[in-house]
Amino acid sequence: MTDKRNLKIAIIGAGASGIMAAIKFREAGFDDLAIFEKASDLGGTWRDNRYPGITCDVPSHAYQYSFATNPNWTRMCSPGAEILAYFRGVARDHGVDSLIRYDSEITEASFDHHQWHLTSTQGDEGLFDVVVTATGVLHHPVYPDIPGRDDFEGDCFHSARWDDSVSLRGKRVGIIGTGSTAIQIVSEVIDDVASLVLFQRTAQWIWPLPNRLITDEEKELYRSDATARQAEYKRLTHRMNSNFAAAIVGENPDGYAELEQDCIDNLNTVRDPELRAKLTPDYKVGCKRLIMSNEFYEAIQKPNAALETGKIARFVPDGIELEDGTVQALDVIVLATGFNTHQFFRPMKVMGPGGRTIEEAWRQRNEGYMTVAVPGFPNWFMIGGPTSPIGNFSWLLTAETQFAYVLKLIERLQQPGVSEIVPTAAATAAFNQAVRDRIPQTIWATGCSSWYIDASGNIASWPWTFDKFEQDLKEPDWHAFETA
Ligand code: NA7
Repeated sequence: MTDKRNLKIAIIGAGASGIMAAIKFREAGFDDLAIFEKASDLGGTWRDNRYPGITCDVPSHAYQYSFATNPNWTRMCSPGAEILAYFRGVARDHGVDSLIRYDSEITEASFDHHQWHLTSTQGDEGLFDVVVTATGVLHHPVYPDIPGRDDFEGDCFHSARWDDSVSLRGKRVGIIGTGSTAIQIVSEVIDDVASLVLFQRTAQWIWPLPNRLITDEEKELYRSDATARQAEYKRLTHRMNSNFAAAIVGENPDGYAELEQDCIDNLNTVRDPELRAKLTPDYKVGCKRLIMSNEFYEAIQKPNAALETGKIARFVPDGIELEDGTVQALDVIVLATGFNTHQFFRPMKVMGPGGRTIEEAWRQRNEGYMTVAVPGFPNWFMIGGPTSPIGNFSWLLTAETQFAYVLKLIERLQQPGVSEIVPTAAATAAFNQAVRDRIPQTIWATGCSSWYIDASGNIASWPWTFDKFEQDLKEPDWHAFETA
C-alpha cells in the first residue's frame, strides 16, 4: 500500500455487516477506520431482539461469516444470545471491537471537496474519504396504529424492546402480529403463561423446519476438521440460495411445488377445522417471508391458547377491544408488529455535492445502483442498500458479496488523480428498470402485504436468483461509474 493513497473510512453501524466490513477493510490494508455505533453495544438486530424463543430463521451453519465458521453452534437455528456472542467473539478476535465509537449516532453527513463531513450525537466527527453504511434492515420498530396504547394499564412493549423486568409466568398475555417473531414467542412461552391470545391480522404459511440440537459428535467433527465446517457452510448456503431462493423467485418450479406442499401438509396437522381455516392464508407460499417452525401449530392448539382474528379497535385499560365490542382482558401485550425496513440509514440527514439530500434523491422510491451506491452521492456505499436480497436469503452472504464489490470501487479511489467515484444516473436507471420489469414475475407480487413492500407499493427485494446476485456483483462494470 506504500504508493497508494490511504483513505480515511467511516463505517456506520456495528452490527453483522459493519463488523464484517471493518475486518475486510483491515485485511485489504486499510487502517484508518472508525465504526460509528448509535447504541452502547455491538450486534445490531441481535442486540435489540432478546424476546423469548428468539432464533435466526436461517440455519446457523449458513448464518455466519464465510471467513469465521463456528464449530460450536448448538442448534440447527441457534438462539439469539448465541448469535450475539458469535458476533462479539468475531469482532474481538479480529481486533475490530476497539474501532467502535459507541453512543455515536451519525445525524448528518455532507459532501464537499471530495470528502464526507460527519456529525454525530457526540458532535463533529471530522472528514472521511469514504462512508460505508451498515445500518441493517430489521432495525426501526413499527408500533401499530391502534389508538389508546397509553390507556392500557398493564405492561405493553415492542418485541424488539423487550422489558426484562416483566415476567410472563402465570399472566394473561396478548401478542399482536403473526410474523416470525410472534410465532417464535408463542411457541416458547405458551407453557408458562396463564393464557395467550394471538391477534392475527393475516394468516401465515409456516414451513416445518425442525430446530434440532447439533450433536456433540458433529461439533467435535467441526472443531477438528475445518474442511468439514466449510463444506457444511457451502452445502447450506447453496441449498438456501440456489434451491430455496430460486424457488421463491420463480426459477425452481419443482422446488417451489415441494415447498408449497410441505407448508400445506404442515397446516393440515391442525386438528380443529375451524382453527385450521383461520390459520389458512389466502395468498401464495413465500409471498410473505416464509416462517420456519415445527412448534407453532402445536402451541396454538394448547388449551390456554386462542387465535383472535377479529379486528382490533383500540387498547382499553383492561386489554384490547375488538371492533365488535368484545374485550380481551390482558396483563401483558407484546407488539410483535415488525420493522420499517425501508428507512435504511435515515433519519440521518445526508447531503451530496451542492446540498442535494438523499430525501430528494429518493422522493419517488429508494433506488440505488447494484444495491450499494446512489448517483449524486460519491464515495457513499451501502451494505444492504435498496433492492438487496432480503427474501429468505442469508443476510451475511449478501453483505459479504456487497462488500467485496464495494471494496473494488474504493480501491479505485487509491489510484492517482481519483478522489470520487459514483454510479452514473443512466446505469442506475437501467438497473432499476430491469428490477421493475422482473418484479411482477416474483412471488412477492402475487398479492399479499409484507415487509418487502414499501409505503408506495414498490417491492424492495432483489428479484432474481442469488446466483445472479453473486454473478452481477463479481466485478464492477466500470462504464457504470464516473470518477473525478
Ligand atoms: P413481520 O414479519 O413484519 O410481522 C409483523 C406482524 O405484525 C404481521 O403479522 C403484521 O400483520 C402484524 N401487524 C403489524 N401492524 C399491525 C396492526 N396494526 N394490527 C395488527 N397486526 C399488525 O415482523 P417480525 O418481527 O415478525 O419478523 C421480521 C423478520 O424478522 C422476519 O421476517 C424474519 O426475517 C426475522 P400483517 O401480516 O401485516 O397483516
